[in-house]
Amino acid sequence: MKLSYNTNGFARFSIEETVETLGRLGYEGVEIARTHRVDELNKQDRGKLLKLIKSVGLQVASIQGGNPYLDEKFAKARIDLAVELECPVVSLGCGRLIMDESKRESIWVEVRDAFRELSKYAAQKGVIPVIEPEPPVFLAGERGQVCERLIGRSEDAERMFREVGVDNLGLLIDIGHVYVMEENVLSVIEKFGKKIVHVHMEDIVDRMHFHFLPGTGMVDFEGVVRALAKIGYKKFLSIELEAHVWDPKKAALESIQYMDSLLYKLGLK
Ligand SMILES: [Mn+2]
Repeated sequence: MKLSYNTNGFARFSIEETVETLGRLGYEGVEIARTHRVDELNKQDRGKLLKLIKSVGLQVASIQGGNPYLDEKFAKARIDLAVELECPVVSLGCGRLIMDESKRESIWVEVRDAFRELSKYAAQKGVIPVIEPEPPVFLAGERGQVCERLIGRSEDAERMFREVGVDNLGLLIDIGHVYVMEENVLSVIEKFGKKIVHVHMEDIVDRMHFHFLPGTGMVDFEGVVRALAKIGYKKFLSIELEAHVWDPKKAALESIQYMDSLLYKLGLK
């Protein structure tokens, strides 16, 4: 298993500085979030970026593709970008927010069709699209409202895989999200097995959806890594600490120290 870091934690830094930092810290991958609009660079600058990424010993682990059901053009542009940056995975998210429960099924159909269309597009390009279950969000406002995501729990992902009906759509399992949703992370990993093609790592405290540094909360990282090893997972563990924007270098350093020690302890380093 290889370690990567999500650029959403480096929102205040340029993509170049982020990549150089991650390379220096010993990461093997960089995950490009929407915070870094690399798709807006011209072809020559994208080529230069790929060269820089390789020169510091990184590869692009995954690219976030936005909200395909809202902006298909953006998602396709991110798939094209993945091809150019030699990135194997593009994340298509968790479907729309459910603001009104009576609209859940019509939203489901709309999102399912968008996933199917984009999976076919990605297949032609040799990129693996993934969906990522996400916990509900609290929307502040006059009354305040807790809104579920279309794909929140593992059974939602299972139903989506079944109904989209294509082979290449995979799962991005965000370990913290599984804890927030109170599912058993070890059974979820075992259940999806080879469907898991990308992993987000962060710690969780009191089932609150806030991404803490690995090793500072309730997540059983040793159990998680053992379970991933058991299903033969050899791809990226991508640290995702989007709120640690003020000192992301420290967050990235402490995360890789923790994860490296764990991988070493388990004979995986
Ligand atoms: Mn995530």
